[in-house]
Amino acid sequence: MMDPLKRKFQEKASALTTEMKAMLKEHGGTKVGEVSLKQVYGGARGVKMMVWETSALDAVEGIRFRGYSIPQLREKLPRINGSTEPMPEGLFWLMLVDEIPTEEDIAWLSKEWARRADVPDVTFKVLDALPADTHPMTQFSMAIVSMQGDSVFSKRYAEGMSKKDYWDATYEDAMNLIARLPRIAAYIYRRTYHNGEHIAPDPNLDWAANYAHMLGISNPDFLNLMRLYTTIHADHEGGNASAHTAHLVNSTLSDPYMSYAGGMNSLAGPLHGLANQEVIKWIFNMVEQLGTRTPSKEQIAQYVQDTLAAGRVIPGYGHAVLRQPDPRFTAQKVFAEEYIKDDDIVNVVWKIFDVVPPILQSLGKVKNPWPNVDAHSGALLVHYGLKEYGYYTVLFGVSRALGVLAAMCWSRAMGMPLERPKSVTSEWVKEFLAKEA
Ligand code: HAX
Repeated sequence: MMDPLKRKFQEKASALTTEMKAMLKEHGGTKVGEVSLKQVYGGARGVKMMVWETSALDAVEGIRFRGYSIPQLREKLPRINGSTEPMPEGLFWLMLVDEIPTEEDIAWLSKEWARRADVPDVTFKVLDALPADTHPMTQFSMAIVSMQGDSVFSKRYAEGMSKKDYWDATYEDAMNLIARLPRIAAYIYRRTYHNGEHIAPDPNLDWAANYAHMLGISNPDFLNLMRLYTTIHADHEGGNASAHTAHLVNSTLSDPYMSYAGGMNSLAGPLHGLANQEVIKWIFNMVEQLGTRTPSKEQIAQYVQDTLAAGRVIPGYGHAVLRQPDPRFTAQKVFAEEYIKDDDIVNVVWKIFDVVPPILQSLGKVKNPWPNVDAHSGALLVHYGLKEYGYYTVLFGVSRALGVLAAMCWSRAMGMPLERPKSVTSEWVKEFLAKEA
């Protein structure tokens, strides 16, 4: 029998697929934008070329998940187990079926993920075979790929699955994969930084709280931070590098394990998810260099100028789409204001927020001088004792699974084809321009 979330998804997906087919039949020739040479050479900024149902990003307002902003999620998503923050279970439900779940729904989903959470032995063996100083993102990517043999999609495809059933197998893989990630991610943390002293999962805890528990941090405020963290990092429309990579790989009908791992390899770059590691490394380096954990704004400004003069970017600042402070930055600031009183590193983050934007603006080329999500997350983690910044992108990656895997269910349900845009050579561009002239 179909579980309640899967049944709901099937109803919604089949209705939207029918609507999409009718829309394309009538308006398939309608132009939705023009591409300039600057966009062709400039990383396709702003080019509309895919559909992503689970969230949408506005340059000024920031992210909306199925139409809801982060403050609205805080208000509307139900909470269980004494949580004071929105919970990832609720966001996944909302992204997948476009409905705010009830408390009962998320209690069911939490239990369902706990039920599916067993990690195959081979994954632990693969991790144990790696040198302990292997970067946590490398370990994470390898751990995900090591589970690929369990893919329901791959198995059913090999058995001759009909196109009509792709969504069903994708849903099964998505649910299993999400369920398993906290265990794997916590295992990587404990083997890398805590002599392999692992903590058994607690199936009575919700998804994010169990992850916090297995990391070994029991402060109840940290459980709430993890619920918030894994909610706000989950999705950022489809054009960002990790989501787009996962989407591209999945469009070849590579299974959700391979596709999500591809997305994680993309998240591991310093211009994207690795920026959360880079931010705190940069701040730690600053306080060490200055010999104080309470630097003045003038000292910070000089350090920023030195970073720029060395030909480096200021991590945690700037964005390819946003043109205002990232609401995910603001949500973390609000959390810190509420839960954390007078923490040196948090205070440094806030001072940097005052200092950096005018400096970046003065360069005259930076399109968005404001902080992004990564500018704040590290300081919160340091506060609760998670100081090993090499690990931070794994936390981001665990959360990002929720968005990219929900979106994969939609892509397969709507029968999205192989993604295959067109490239040109510079020779072609020159000839094209000559002809235009
Ligand atoms: N510090 C210094 N220079 C910056 C900058 C920053 N934070 N942000 C942009 N610039 C520079 C660019 O390097 C580029 O310089 P060149 O012309 O010399 O190459 C110029 O300003 C124009 O860039 P842009 O159009 O404003 O920005 P892009 O869309 O090209 O890039 C980035 C967006 C996020 C990659 C960029 O702002 C950056 O490198 N930021 C720092 C790294 C970072 O925080 N990344 C995380 C982003 C959010 C995310 O994905 N999280 O996971």
